[in-house]
Amino acid sequence: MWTLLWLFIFQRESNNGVYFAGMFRIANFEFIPEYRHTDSTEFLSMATKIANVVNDVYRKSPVSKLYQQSVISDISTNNKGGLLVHFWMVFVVTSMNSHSLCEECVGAILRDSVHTSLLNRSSVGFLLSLPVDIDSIVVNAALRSEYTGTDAKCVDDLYAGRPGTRLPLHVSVPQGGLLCHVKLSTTPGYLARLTIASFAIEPTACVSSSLTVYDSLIPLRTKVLYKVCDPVNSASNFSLVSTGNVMFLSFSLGQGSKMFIGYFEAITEKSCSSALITLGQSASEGVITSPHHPSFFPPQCDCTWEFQTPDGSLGVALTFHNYMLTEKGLRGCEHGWWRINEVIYCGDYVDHHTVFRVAHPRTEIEFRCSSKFSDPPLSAEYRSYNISEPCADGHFLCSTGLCVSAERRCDGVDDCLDESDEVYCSKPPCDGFAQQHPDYACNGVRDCEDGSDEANCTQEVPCTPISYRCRNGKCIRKRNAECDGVPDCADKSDESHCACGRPAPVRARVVGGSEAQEGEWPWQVSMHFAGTFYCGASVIAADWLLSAAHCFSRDRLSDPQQWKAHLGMRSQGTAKFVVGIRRIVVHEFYSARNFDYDIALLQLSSPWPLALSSHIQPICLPPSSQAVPAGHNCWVTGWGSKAEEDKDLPQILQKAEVQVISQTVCKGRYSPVSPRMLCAGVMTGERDACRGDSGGPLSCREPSGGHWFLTGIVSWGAGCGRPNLPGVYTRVSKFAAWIREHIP
Ligand code: 4AZ
Repeated sequence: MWTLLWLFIFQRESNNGVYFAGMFRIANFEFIPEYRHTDSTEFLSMATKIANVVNDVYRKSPVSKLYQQSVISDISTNNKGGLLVHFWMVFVVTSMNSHSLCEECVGAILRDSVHTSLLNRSSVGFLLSLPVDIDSIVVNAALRSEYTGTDAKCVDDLYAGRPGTRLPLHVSVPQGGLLCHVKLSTTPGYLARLTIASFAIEPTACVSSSLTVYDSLIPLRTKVLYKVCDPVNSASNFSLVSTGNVMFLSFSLGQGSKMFIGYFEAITEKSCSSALITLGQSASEGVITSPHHPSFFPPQCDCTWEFQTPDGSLGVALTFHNYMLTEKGLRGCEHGWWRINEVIYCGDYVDHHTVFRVAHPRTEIEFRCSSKFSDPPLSAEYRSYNISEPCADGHFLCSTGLCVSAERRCDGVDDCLDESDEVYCSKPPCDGFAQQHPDYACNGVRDCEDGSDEANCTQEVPCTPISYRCRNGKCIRKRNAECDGVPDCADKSDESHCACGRPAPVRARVVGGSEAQEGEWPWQVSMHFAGTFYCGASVIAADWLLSAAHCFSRDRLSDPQQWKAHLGMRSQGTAKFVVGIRRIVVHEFYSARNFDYDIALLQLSSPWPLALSSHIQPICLPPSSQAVPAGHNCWVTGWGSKAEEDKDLPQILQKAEVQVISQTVCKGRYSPVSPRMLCAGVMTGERDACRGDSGGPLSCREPSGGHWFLTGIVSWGAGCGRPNLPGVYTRVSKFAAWIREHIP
């Protein structure tokens, strides 16, 4: 009956219907199992009662003329007790009065109608006759197509009862072009866990196919637990856990065969906190983990742990696998909020482990989930450590908290994983050491007078991150062997993929720059968001661009459909090729707090035509071994501001020559500078990148072969063109493997 009623309502309100989805909790009402069945008399009677209250509220509100109907779609419960009411609201507007229906306004009507008693300090008040928790009210604008039972071609409703049974969930469509809605629920008091074992879709950044998992029974935008846009297989499978006993899955399956395999189960809610942990003196004493480990953890949680060491000389050390804590600044924490003995830290995912030490015998740690969506599982091993000597004898304490052998300090290898063992190092003498030292040997610069540091560079060596890997898997010492015009590898593979970084010959030949010539930087791209110039990017393949993650990471900016790439352009508005974006791949560890991992791949909707190759060319990608010695001259290009205070942007592409600055100097100017960043500029500040240049290239020419390499991506800096504050770029060589993983 309800389905019929819905169809009737929605068909009548076809074009000018405005829809909202919402949720609130009614306190003090007992949930009964019959409410799970929307055709039961118990559900119908309760739903009618609630709908009447909501109708009364809106029919007496300023938007009463537009208000049509509320439909209660589900009644569930959560660990706070009472009833969780899920509802839809329908308004009918004309173009004249549609502006009065903003999301906040519609939600505010409900919130303002709950009369809370000033005496009672709880958040429960009265919505007419119903005791409603004012903090639980959520109202989101919705699309008509989001309605359950309207456009969804396949719907399912699974009930897992109690822990111990896994319900298989298979969605298989031979042709695609389908919307599927699945409601999952468990007995009140348990949580819902969905395991995604495999999901066979094309990766299209959720444009054609996706699975959105909600922490509610209807698709509420602010209750999204996770969005799956990429295929999942046995190597990448994962589980998500709800905060209550329900989940809602919305599958959007584009054209072509699609398949989802997973299962759903009820799990017991376990506290992530623990009683006081008393530490001894052994190496590893245990682990603390995020809630529901090894499942992903939801956007809301709160865990506390307390540690006590045997005496005042011992503190607590936490070893994280791919996570790092840094003191919180002005920005919020995107991947975990931590309070450790009254100091607040934010956590970020990184690609290496770190050790966090608390120099106190008693430590209280509070961890709050603070991400927008569910985050990957976290764990930290804990043990006690000697406060006066955190590292064993003969070891060096890195800023990452790791301890490395003192001999490794200044050996040219980033043993600390944040380069803290490789700064403030003096140049080794040329009597043997420099010949082997990675900062000097075979980096293309003659550092020793006799040239011994650049001798025997095609010698085969065991593979390391700083040796050049030939396609036959053998490694050689010459770091910049790629496309330097000399076949160095036995299989000559270092010269076999060099159709890049070659601008058409130009006749001649940012802050403090000059105008570029036509065709001089054929890899330069102008990225336009919703029709307006926003960032730069570089052509790296027929249908791929590389840019900065920060240009694409916020809500609307992550929607590929809002973007256009302008290729083969010197003067704004005269692009030889304008194309849409099919997919944006932002690095999974990008941090908006410190701009680490500031890199994004953009796939074009269609490749640029080869006929335009005199205007459009890819730039060469540096191999992971690429050495960029300090002092090397490179060029930054873009349509960004010509001065920090400029409001207008230049029409013509600007170019400026800047010097690569040593990591030691760079770290002396800014904090923190990660190994994935590189500074370039001139210390007088005359030439620099600025607002709008972001995402664009720092192009460096390989001196012997003449090919241009994408050594950096414009990322950040303090202002523009300020003396002693160079521009900071993403160090592209660190992402060679990541790029290869994503581009076929
Ligand atoms: C920006 O806002 C920006 N001086 C880019 C580069 C620099 C500063 C700001 C470096 O896009």
